[in-house]
Amino acid sequence: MKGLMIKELIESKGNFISGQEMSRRYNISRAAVWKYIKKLKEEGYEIKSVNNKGYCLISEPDRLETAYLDFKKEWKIGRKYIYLEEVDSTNEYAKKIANNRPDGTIVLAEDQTKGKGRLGRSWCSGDKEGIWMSFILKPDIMTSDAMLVTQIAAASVVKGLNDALDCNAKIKWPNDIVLGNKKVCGILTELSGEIESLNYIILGIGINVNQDMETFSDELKKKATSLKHYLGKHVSRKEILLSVIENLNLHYNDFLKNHSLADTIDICRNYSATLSKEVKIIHNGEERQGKAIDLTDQGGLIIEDQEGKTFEIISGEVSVRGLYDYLD
Ligand code: BT5
Repeated sequence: MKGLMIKELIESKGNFISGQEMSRRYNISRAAVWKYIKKLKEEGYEIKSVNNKGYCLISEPDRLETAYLDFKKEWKIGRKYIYLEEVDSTNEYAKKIANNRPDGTIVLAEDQTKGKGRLGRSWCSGDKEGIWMSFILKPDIMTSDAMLVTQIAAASVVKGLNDALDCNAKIKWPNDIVLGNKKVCGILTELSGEIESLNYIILGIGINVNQDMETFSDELKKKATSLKHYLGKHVSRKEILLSVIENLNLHYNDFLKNHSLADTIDICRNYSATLSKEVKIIHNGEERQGKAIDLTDQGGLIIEDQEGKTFEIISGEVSVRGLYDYLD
């Protein structure tokens, strides 16, 4: 109800909607309409009320609470939208509820107090500064294929950002999206299951949108950037969210229905910040250097070492020459 009311006010922004009309449309009393309006004002919606005219939205806060109203009906990812003001980590929250929620459920939080990266690292994710979200996915695939979802997500984020903003975002294999030589997004794929049977995947995506550089620690300033900082303008989080989820639906469905990763891998190749660059990797506990020469059809990275021998890695830590973690 509150969501529908917000949608209506946003659609008629600058024009009055009468309280009586709303009460009829939503089948609630005028006092109840007034109560909802009061709540919205408390949440930061600037709404003008004039006797005999009704309510008029002047400005809305930057919140993603009602973003789902613009989701397309056919989207499988997004069929359930859980919105939180604050949480420790959307991945942790999603894990707790995953057994009872359908495939395609999104958990999105405005603020994370303990956002996490891979291998216990932390993810800086301040209030309404970015998009912090996790997807509960239950594809009928082998557990060993679950990490392919990271490539689907990377392709979807890079396409989503470039479609919406034409910003030349690229993928640093396997799970970072970069702008220029800095990281703007990280992806964290976790799973629950046994070798033969996958229970669920939690796909976490964090995108830096409107941070100013001062919000990052000195250490992070060297490697992180935000869309706002890179483009020099405030960016609509909702527009990015919709564009990324649209792409995620496209590529995830293609993977499930046609068992095809072809488009995903094409995107990963075309928008790669890693291919044809010198890389350092930690492989079997040892640091090795080489040149990234291609991706396999399953998203593995093929590297040619200094002796000209090629080998493939399917996960791990890769530093790419020219990017934030390999600048010498
Ligand atoms: C990642 O790990 O890049 C995965 C990040 C996933 C974050 C999302 S937000 C929604 C969901 N809920 C969660 O709790 N997590 C997911 P990794 O490759 O390990 O990179 C982590 C490293 O990136 C850190 O050690 C920092 O150096 C750096 N870092 C931390 N916060 C950052 C930020 N906001 N922007 C850019 N880099 C950051």
